[in-house]
Amino acid sequence: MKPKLADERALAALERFEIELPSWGFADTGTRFGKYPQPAAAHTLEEKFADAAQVHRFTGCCPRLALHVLWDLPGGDARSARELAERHGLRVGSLHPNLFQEPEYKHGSLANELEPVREKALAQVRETIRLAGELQCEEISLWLADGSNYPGTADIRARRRRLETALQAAHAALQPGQRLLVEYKPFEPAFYHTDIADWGMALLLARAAGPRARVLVDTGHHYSGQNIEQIVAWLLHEDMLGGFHFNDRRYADDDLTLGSIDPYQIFRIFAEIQAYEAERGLAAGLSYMIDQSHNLKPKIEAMLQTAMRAQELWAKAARVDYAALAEHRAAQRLIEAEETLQTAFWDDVRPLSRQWREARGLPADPLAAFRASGYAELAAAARKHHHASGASYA
Ligand SMILES: [Mn+2]
Repeated sequence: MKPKLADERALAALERFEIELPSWGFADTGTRFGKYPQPAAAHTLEEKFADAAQVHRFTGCCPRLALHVLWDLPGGDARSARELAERHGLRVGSLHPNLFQEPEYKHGSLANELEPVREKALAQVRETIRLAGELQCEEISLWLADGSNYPGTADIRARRRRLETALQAAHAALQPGQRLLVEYKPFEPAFYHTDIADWGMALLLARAAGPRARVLVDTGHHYSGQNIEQIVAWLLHEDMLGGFHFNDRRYADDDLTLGSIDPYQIFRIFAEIQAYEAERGLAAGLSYMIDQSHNLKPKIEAMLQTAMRAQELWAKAARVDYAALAEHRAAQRLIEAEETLQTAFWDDVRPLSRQWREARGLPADPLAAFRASGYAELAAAARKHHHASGASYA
């Protein structure tokens, strides 16, 4: 493809790319070994919206904020979230019921052996669906901590049956226009078996749940060396891919910023999606979401960095000449095919992203502009009382 044509495609790709921010990415979090508070961390829903609005203001590609019902909508009140979203020029993105924090869920939620616990979990999912309706969110995203730690202690097939029944009930409660996203993870907090351990299990459950259930791929939830773009390609083929939780990892679910360890992997995922879209001539209808909470980096800067990296890798994938790639593949020209893919990866798209931002009245360098704004210092000063009072983020 001629470079100019590739650039035009990249600019058009940037125009349609949006990535959702997680409310929990702005709050104080930690590892299981400890929590590391930051002076500018958000403690209230209002502060989370304000911080997310900064990321959108400087990058122009993060108009939605995902919420956790237990942490962000206590008491089932959607009104304040709706008002805050409006005030900050954002929309509420996907909603997550929290089915892993309460003591009852020690042995799982929807797959639990005890009926009252399953009922409680399902009621929480239904409540999430109701809140999503009030907030006009289209997506209910499910991640379950269900599983077991010791062989012999769980009836894996019975748990699978219970999960299927629960997901069908959840699907039946969906309101018009809503989708149910089913996330998988092969380990943690359960270490022997997880009830939804991989994409195949999530696919079977989503299919059984109903026509508006899809699989959610969290890039941190795979074993090392797994070919995630192949999973993406298969789920696209099955029309069962709903979206992503992006992050990066060295070992597992590490919450590292997207592309920090392996930018080529995110590029390969984006390339599978864009090849599919180019072939069909329409968008795949996927939700791109960030699932990261940062302990070491300043939180807003880490999100800015993530959004910028996502835009760059998305733009790079748009510069691949998919028609040429198809010809090289058909003729089994391996070197040419690989060069076609890798050239697009190695070409620097940062000048192009700057050009796109300036054309939209955004700062060419979001990180520098954010730092110059003094927002983080002001937030730290204004949020001092949280630390003084020892208030917790959750
Ligand atoms: Mn996730």
